[in-house]
Amino acid sequence: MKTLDIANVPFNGGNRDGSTEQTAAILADPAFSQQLAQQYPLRLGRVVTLQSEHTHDNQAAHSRLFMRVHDTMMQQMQALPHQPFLLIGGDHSIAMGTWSGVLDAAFDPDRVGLLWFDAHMDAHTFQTTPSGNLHGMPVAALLGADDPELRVFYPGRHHLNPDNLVLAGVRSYETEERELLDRMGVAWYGVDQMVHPDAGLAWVRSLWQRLRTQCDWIGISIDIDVIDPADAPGVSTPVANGLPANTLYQLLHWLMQQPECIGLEIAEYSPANDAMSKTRQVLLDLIGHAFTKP
Ligand SMILES: [Mn+2]
Repeated sequence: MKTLDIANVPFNGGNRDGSTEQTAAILADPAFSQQLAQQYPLRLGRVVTLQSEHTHDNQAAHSRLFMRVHDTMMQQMQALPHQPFLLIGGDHSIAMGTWSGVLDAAFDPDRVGLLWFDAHMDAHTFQTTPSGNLHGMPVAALLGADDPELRVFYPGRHHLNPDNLVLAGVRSYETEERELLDRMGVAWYGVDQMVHPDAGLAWVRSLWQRLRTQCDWIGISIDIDVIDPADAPGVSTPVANGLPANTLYQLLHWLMQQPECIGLEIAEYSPANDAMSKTRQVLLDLIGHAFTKP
């Protein structure tokens, strides 16, 4: 039985539609921990909760929270670089804190990689966003996009090397986001090459072979909306034709065994939209597959 510590950032300030702040209550529910232990050789350990003083439209409070997430992750990577971490959101804007913290802890930030599973590109800036929602901007922030307003939220000193970032499962984006990624040379893919688990695994393996030649550390960020809404309806921004949940479990299980893999972020679980707690079980199964050895 393995004991798993979790960092939880129940933040919904990057988003007007979700209920991602409610994830804290799910993780604190003893039933969640019991079910995890019944279904996997895993026990929940310490859950460190990082919360904002304000949930809506408070720029200074949001920046302070991202800085705390950054500092927490930086300390985690410095203290336990070989123990893959688990951070659970919150909406996906928290990724600005998670991965900037990892970057600032790295010996060579230029050799930090990130595999980003998401239905969206999350590559808007304040100049291009139609919604104004911060959870559509973390990729642009991590890449250091030229946007002074967005930079206010970014707590890190270093940015991601665009060659080391791969987006997977993308099927909804605006032209400006695509232009930003293409201009910076970021690789992004849809769902087709990984719908079938065997094909998906072969694809992920070859992708990893490339990344590991140029990265010492590689992280995984999962926006649950990469999964098909039929399997995971409880997200803020569902998009049809997603990845089957079972396929993602298998890919994740393989990815988390790789020696370069430093940790996992799971974002956008939105309990209020979660008919029959289907997505709660998906969250549990993602954790189970990620942190259980073969
Ligand atoms: Mn996202």
